[in-house]
Amino acid sequence: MKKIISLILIVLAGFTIMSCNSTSNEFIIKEKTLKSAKIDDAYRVYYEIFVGAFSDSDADGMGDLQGIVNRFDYLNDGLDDSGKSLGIEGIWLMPIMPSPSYHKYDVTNYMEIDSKYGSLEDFESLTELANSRNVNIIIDLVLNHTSNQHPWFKAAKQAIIDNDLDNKYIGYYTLVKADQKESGKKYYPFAGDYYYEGNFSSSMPELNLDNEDLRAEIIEIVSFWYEKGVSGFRLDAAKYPYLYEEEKNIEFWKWFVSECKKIKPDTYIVGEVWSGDSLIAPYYEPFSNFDFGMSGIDGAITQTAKQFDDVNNYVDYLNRYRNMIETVNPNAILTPFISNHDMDRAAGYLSLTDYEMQMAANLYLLTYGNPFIYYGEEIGMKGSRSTEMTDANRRLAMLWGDGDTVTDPIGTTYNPENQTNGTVASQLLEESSLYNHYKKLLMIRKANPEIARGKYTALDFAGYNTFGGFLTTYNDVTLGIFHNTGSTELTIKLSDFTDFEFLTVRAFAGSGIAELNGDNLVIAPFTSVILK
Ligand SMILES: [Ca+2]
Ligand SMILES: [Ca+2]
Repeated sequence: MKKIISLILIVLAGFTIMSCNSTSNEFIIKEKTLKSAKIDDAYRVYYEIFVGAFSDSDADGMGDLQGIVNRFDYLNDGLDDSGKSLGIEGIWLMPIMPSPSYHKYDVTNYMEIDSKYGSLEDFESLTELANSRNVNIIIDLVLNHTSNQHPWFKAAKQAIIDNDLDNKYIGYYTLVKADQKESGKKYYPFAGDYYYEGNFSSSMPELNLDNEDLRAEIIEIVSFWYEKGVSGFRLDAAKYPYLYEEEKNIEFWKWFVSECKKIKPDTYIVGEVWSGDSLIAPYYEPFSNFDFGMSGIDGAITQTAKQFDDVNNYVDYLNRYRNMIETVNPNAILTPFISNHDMDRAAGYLSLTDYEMQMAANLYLLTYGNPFIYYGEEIGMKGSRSTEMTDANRRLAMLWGDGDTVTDPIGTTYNPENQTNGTVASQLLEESSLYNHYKKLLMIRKANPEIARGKYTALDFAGYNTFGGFLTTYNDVTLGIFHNTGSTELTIKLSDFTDFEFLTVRAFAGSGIAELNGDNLVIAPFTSVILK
């Protein structure tokens, strides 16, 4: 008898139970996927955090690691169905190592925490908490260059001044004499008759990654952070180690990844190759890469969400992109995002009231791969470089609205009156808020593992500009993912476009509802639907 009851419970648990609040069109999904179903754990929704602007634990105005610990329930409370947590599954921490700059992309010590952010103990508390909730932490690793304040750089300079030319630190940097300068690269006077390469800035001297002693240091550095509980790394400036020498870059990164995998075989590594799609593609051989072609104001996600482009083109684009990267590496994982710390924030050009922001979220969060949410995107925070051309405006203090003492970074000129989309505190209370939309998308994603992991088949909805989507199949389950990016309700006779027969609506998200009447899908404007 006990066996039969538990069997019934398991069968029930396999179904989605939905409750509908008819006044708000808001569906709440209470989903228990079968525990026995084996889900590939590599597929996760990540959240990018600029630590100094996220949450301040000690009222000095500077965001810190303990602030993230304090806010962890907001990110992931460890309960699948509490409905009180965003539900992210991974965190990318922007640089946490000691650095003289506010952004910390110029490191002075690769095996320490910047004291403004806390201590190594704080970091271990954070990774321990994260790992207990099955949230991966990856950290920014800046290997192309150090700070010009790094002891290695100072030692190299002193060695040249002292004519100690056998000093090992000289070999750590890309030093040249005047007649060895290469065109297209930037150099600055060093010591003696040497110049150092610094393509980003004079304060960021470039490392010589051919150097064996330096490579040994790199192995020590990654071992150190794995030991502190990280799951992997976000590789800054991944096309810069050997500027303009793509093959040498990829060789270097293959070496790097192989060393990382010796320590942590299931490590997750994602690279920043800010280039066109075809230039990014070869970098999928060593690791996954941010898909810059989808991001930014001109990117495929925004263009589609604003209806400047046909949603069928977006579907095509994703399809081609995935084929392209999987040709390079069958294990490649797509990494879509709307914006990051180097870009104007999306809510500045995507309207919430016109559902552009919500549709953009649907387009990239209801698709294959590992999407990255930039902190504050989920509440429609704004921030742009504007005429002052300051990146600090893109990295403003998180708008908690509950008295968090975190302040904007140095150099900020952004007018706070432009922040018209509310705070975390206000959006938690508002059922139709962007925050609740994001939370719902992540719940849908978690409840339907086929979205992140499936094999996709692009469908061609010829004759429609604002309707399109995919079939996705994973572990023998097939779902349909469809988007109506337009401002009118549509009725789509699905059997005209696919032989697959859908039986139920699993979930929808957007301005309204979606219903299945036989093989007719009725879908509200600015709404996406998951069918089974
Ligand atoms: Ca602080
Ligand atoms: Ca370089």
